[in-house]
Amino acid sequence: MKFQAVIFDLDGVICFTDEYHYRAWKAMADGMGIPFDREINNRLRGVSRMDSLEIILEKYEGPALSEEKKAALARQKNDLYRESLREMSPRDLSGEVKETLDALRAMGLRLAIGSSSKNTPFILKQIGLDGYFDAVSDGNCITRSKPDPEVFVKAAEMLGIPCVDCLVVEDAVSGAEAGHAGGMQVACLGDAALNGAGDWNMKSIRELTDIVKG
Ligand code: B16
Ligand code: MG
Repeated sequence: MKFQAVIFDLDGVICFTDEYHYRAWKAMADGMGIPFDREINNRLRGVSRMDSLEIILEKYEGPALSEEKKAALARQKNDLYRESLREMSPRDLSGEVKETLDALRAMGLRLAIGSSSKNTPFILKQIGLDGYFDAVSDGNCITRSKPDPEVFVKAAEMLGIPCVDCLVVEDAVSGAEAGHAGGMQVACLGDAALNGAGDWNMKSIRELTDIVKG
């Protein structure tokens, strides 16, 4: 086997909460009169909540915002986002994702999550993957968000497997950069694959079972 472990990004790879992020940020931005569209949204993939807010505020033209006001705006977005998450259930885990995870595990690979999201434990519970992964490294245990490699390096440490033997799976260009900065190879989906950011740029997550064989 070419790898000992696979570290999965969450939003945009295991489940499709990226649309919920977009809608919640859009509502916040509209309320402030800030232009926000899907092109700007693509820059938020894999980026932490507060760093995402700063990207959105690049288009803000009103009076200076205090740190308290910024925290309130991020809270407003997160409350809206969590309302969408509450509607999620195991039905939001696609057959191809679950079958691929199970197939990789049956091949003897260790499986981990490497996500910037502080909502990771809640999302995993909602989609029925609570306790499924061998390690969960998320926004609650890092100080620097992607493209910094911290979240993936922590996941590898939790697994006790050298970074070089871990494959990262990402949908964000910032996440692919984070994997590479951590000395890992990266298989991309979605936006990151369209941008050619991975060592492999996949159309379907099912391709992983061949990639890990080398
Ligand atoms: P939260 P990932 C990232 O998750 C999202 O892609 C990004 O849009 C979001 O801002 C970030 O998590 C923080 O999420 O507000 O829930 O802490 O793609 O790294 O799984
Ligand atoms: Mg993602």
